[in-house]
Amino acid sequence: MNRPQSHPLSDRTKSSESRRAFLRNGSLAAAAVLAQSIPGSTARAQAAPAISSPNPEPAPDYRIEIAEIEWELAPKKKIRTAAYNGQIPGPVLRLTEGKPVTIEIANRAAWPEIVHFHGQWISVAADGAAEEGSPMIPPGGKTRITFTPRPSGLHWYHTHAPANRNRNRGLYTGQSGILHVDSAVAPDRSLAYDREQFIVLHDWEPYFYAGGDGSEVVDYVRASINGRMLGHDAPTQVSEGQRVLFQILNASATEPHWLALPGHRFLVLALDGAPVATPASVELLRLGPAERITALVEMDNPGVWVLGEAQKDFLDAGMGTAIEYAGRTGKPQAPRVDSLAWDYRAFGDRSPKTYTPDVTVPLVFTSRFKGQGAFDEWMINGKSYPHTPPIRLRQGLRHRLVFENHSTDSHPVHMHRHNFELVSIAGNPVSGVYKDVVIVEAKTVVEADLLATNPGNTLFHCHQQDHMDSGFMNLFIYA
Ligand SMILES: [Cu+2]
Repeated sequence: MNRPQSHPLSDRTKSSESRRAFLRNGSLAAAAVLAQSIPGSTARAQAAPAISSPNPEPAPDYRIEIAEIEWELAPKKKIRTAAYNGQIPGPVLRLTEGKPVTIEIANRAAWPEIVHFHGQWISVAADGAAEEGSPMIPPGGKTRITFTPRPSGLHWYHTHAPANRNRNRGLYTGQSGILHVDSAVAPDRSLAYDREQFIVLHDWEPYFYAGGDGSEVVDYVRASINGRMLGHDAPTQVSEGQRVLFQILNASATEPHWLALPGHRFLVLALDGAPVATPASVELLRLGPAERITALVEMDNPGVWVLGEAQKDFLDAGMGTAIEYAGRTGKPQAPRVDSLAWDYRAFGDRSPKTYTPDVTVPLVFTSRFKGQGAFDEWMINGKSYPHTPPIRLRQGLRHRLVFENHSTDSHPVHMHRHNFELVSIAGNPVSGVYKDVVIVEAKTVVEADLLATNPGNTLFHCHQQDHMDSGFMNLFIYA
């Protein structure tokens, strides 16, 4: 009985504007009432009671319950996995920049859990990474997290518990959801759109097998968009002339994904929630694990289409969703893409700015074969976490992070509690692109500048679950 009455993330129409106005006016109860009238809204997450109780502790703004559920990816394709509030993806947390929020988290799973608020510049206590010192939530335990959301844009929340060789833990599960922070100031007019659609990618039923060199790698049987395999969710209904803002998250534990919508182009406005210097139009989107893209699509090609993985094996595994123009019927046309290409620099300043760093921090990525049927061991500067000495940052200074990938894999590396500005990719300069995850391709160097303005322990790691579980982490510390 996990199938909701409506698509969990669809149909954020113009009414979301008025909902934001409610939230700005500080009337959460009113917003919750309104939310219940919006199909597929965050009503479930906003179940905080409006009535007063003798308990002096005020009701939280959101409640998240972690529990194992049975989930129907498609009829006859049920899986058992851990999820938030009984749904996949978890409820949308719609916050306002600068307005404090309290989130109650209950762990009904049989193992310790922790929830990370990815992309938020918040305290270590709220961030949700045990490696930094945030507390784990024991089985049956409950905790309250309060933070002031910043920056605005498309972010997410997800488990930060290790998986190791357990395919029912960590990001292999359904423990992920959208965290969207609305800007406290009036939105940019140029971003006007008719509707907003969240898209969450995930891979399911992981299995481990020996790759070409004998070391263990991860692959999957199935894949989904917004928790459903292609053909098993309600199509997104659009009409000619509409502008749809797609807010896309790759919540896969390990896989980068390529997305296309045949006959349409994506105007990329923001990466990892941060507006880009140059919005650029592309046919194909690439998202590494944990990356987000905000892109506008003009609905100017009537038909029935599949927004889905450009790589056939992932599309066949279920990673797609139908986009249906009013009055059009028929079999949805799937993406057909000849070559995969992505360049972060397309969204940067037309003539890149140059900066002089105060400190340079080299980070060299290497791996070591650990034998047939074992994951490789991963190292940063020759050491594997937890044997990596912490790296000291100095508050207020511009640190140039030099990601030197000596391995033959690409890595989506992530910095907690901060973002960084890309300054070079394989020797080519760039500026104006701010990220908290960047794919460092095999045998290349990416440089990025981090301003140390949020003191406290800060975790850096590869976002690929099997890599972070195998030593690809390092702690940055500054007071
Ligand atoms: Cu990696």
